[in-house]
Amino acid sequence: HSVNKLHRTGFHFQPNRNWINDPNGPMYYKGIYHLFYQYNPKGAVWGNIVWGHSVSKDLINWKELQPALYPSKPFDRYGCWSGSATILPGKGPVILYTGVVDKRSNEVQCIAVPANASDPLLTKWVKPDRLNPIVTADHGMNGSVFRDPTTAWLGKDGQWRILVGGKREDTGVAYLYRSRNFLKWIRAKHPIHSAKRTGMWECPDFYPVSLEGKNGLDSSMMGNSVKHVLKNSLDITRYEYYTIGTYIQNQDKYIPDKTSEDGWGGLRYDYGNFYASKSFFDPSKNRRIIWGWANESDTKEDDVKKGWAGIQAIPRTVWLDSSGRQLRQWPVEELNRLRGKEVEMNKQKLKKGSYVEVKGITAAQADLEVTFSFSSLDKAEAFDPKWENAEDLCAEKGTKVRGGVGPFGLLTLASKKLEEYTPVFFRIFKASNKHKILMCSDAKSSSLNRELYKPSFAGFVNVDLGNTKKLSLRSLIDHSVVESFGVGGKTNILSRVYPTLAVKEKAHLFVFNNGTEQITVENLKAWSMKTARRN
Ligand code: DQQ
Repeated sequence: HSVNKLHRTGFHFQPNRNWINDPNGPMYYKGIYHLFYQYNPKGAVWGNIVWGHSVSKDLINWKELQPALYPSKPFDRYGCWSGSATILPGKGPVILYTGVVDKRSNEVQCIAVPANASDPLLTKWVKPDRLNPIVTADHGMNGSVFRDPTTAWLGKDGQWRILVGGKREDTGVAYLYRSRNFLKWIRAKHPIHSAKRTGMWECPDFYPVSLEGKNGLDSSMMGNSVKHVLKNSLDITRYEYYTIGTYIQNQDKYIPDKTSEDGWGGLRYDYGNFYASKSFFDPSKNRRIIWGWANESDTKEDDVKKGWAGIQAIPRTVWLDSSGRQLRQWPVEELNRLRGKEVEMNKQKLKKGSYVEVKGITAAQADLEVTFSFSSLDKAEAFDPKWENAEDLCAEKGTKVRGGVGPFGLLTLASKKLEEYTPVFFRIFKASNKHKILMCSDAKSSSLNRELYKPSFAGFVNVDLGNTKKLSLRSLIDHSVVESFGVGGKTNILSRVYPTLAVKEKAHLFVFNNGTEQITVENLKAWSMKTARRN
């Protein structure tokens, strides 16, 4: 049966058909990027989980191969769940993944190795019987919440280490295992970290970031010039959060900095639809890249009708912000090669209540970068400290409630008469000692279809407006995706939307301002995006 193409993406990763979720085992090997993903070969809903496999030379154009891992052994009979790849120096790649052994979803960690490590496509994987499973839950641990092994890192003491996500009562846990030979793994007495009331930690990720510059680091890098990042995907909220902290290797302890919350309200890679993410180090360009899954926000029935569900967000380069207090992310530079026709807008004034169309590009499949400026913050609304939750604030105020400085920004995937639009915008508030900048990607008015989940995703942006009264934004618009990067990738939001009128050639793009303070579009560049190859 054929798939419905209306809302399929032009340049975000998705396989030809069927369901996908988590990105798995991303790596760069012999000149090729590998992306595996949780995949249902039999349909557009979650189930029958195997590792789908696609390869690319540039992270943008992909070729789909046969699934790399599928249930074939007693230790993974009920599914090959998430996991990671590690490239062993001088030997080649190894995959660690979660095997589901029974219907009650008891989980074990398994190893798979390439049948032929000199084949750059790594098409065939074997699961050595004498080794598997390599890790099982110890007595007293709950084996049904025990999964998603990380990429391994090598300590100065010659031992490899991995984390496995878990839960003890309502405490989220990242169990630590050590091994000298990658085959026999022993659990460390203490998890590397845990946090109360966070629930099951799915897909933990742990890696070093450089204190200086944007370069990424190999997972085994240690020293004085690095900090570490621990990210968890919270099963309860379906959101991820991360902390930045110090890793004391001789005690295998991770101590998060006190600069952000270690829990539900913590920092997030993305304040929208982005889950089960995983990073990898790309030695060919000395960068660390994050992949994340964005699920559908239409109904299951719609997914079955469409014949597909789930995409991967654009791979993002990640690095530590110079403040040391948060990460920043930016679409990998290779994406720019898909940029086609370009239009520009300069020094465009936006009086209160105005909107101006950005014409001349394919607005349903576009990339754009814009800088907005304003001359004063005097009119900024007072910030009520009760507004802790950015999403609630975004939902309450939206684009329609007039503000002082803002709301201003973009109306993406807009129908001509604005019956449908997905706004991405800023709103600035005056707080006691500084300004609070809210960034929203609001799906509320994205579609006339009532059966959709239309969240008002939002986050605050940590930026000092003292010297420069400017805010920048990049948005990737791709039929059913609006993926935005605020202020150089400080606050990022991915929304999934399903317009009924604003589709294909009927989609429009506008800049708007609904605040009393005049806003200037200093510079806007927008590009029609070519379609990536994904076959
Ligand atoms: N998805 C996988 C699990 C993981 C969850 C199963 C996160 O391994 O914990 O498809 O989305």
